[in-house]
Amino acid sequence: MIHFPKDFIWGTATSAYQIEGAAQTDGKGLSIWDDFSATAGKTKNGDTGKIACDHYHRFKEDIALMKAAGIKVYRFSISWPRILPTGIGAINPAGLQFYSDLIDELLRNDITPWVTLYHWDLPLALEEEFGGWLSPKIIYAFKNYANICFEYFGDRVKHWITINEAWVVATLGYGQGVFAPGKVSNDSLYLAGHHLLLAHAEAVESYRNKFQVKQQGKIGMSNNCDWREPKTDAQADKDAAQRSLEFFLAWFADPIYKGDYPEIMKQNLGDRLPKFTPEQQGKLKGSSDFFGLNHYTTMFAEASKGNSKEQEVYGNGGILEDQQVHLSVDNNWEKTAMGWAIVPWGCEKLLLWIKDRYDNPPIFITENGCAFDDVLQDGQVADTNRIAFFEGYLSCCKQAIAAGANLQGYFIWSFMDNFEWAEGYTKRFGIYHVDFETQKRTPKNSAKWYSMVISNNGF
Ligand code: PNW
Repeated sequence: MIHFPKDFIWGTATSAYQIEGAAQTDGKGLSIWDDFSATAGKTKNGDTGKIACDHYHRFKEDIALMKAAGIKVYRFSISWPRILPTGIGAINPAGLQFYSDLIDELLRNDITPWVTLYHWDLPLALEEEFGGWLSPKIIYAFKNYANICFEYFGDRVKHWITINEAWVVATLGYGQGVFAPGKVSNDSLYLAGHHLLLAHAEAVESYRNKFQVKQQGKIGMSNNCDWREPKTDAQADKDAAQRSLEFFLAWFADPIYKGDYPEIMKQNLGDRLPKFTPEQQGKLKGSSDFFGLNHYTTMFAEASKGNSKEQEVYGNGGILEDQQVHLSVDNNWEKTAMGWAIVPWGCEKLLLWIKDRYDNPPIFITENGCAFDDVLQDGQVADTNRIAFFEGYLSCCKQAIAAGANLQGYFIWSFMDNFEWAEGYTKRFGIYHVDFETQKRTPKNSAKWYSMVISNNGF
């Protein structure tokens, strides 16, 4: 039996655009994802989040399911354009009411809310007005929105995540253009990343100065990172793996823990990487009470041979060229339906890398999970592969804890099947199965397994 430390946090997670639906209900403004998903060719089957899991209307039922499964901590996100339809200016009272009711319903069921302020659904008006994350104007718009959330919900919400996966927003949204707002550029991603960091820092400063003493909550950021394993023992490959991790996670975590971008990024990018002023560095450094980590997979890294193939192979807007890294996977590794390799030991190595680089911060894995082609048969989803995935990753988490990592919690992505961004409804990450025609929810076997994990604090 693998036991976790006393008080270990066991949660599940979702995000607003992926589950809520009600895209234009009760005064909600449009987001860049409403626009992007409605554009031909951007998502599988032209799927959109218009209805999604209809959680906006079914949240009470969903919370009852969580309660029945023994889930005690739930991470969700607030849709910025539901609160502020045009991003700034007038508040939509129905939006405030929805999240207030959701939070109250969770607390009534003894479920602790962890709230993400930005999980990618930027108000479309801000993208159209000034280019979204490419303009410094976004920093104050985000701060204003964050303040509204602290003010209205902070009496009941004690865990805040400012931004979910700045890497994805910058790289996939403004670099490769495969996610909203679909912009393609080899340079813009670094500018978007810069503003994401500054927006985070301003929101945190505001929370600390105006709310934290009274509300007694914690605030941090969630960043995603894969593990990068050197392809061989050669020093050049070890260096390549390290570079790749610095371009991935340290891009965002170094400013927060050390006050500036990693040296290697400054060196390789020159003027393409924006600079922080000393004042900005001061606000960034120490701006997270905990280290939020979203982790899904591992790849091999080796020194790139200098050809321009990377861009074709990985289509990532040139950033692998910036890193001078070539990535690959082991064909023997099992893969999820996303094609992501299942490599539990990569999770352990990443946790220890974070411990060493950032002076052992409290870490919460705010997402880990997998998509499989689940089938509902005779009222059952026998997702033994998902249970095996969790057992593998959690065993390695436990080993990382034994080796000194300060891992304090783990959130399964996701509570239920939902709108998987560019993959639409073709990928199922949930521990609850959702029939998107009837909206019927069915617990998968992994949900039953997770109930036992929660009640035993291990498995
Ligand atoms: C995360 N990548 O997205 C998000 O936080 C979730 O909303 C999403 O549903 C989940 O992981 C599964 O995809 C990612 O390309 C999307 O490396 C893409 C990447 C990583 C995370």
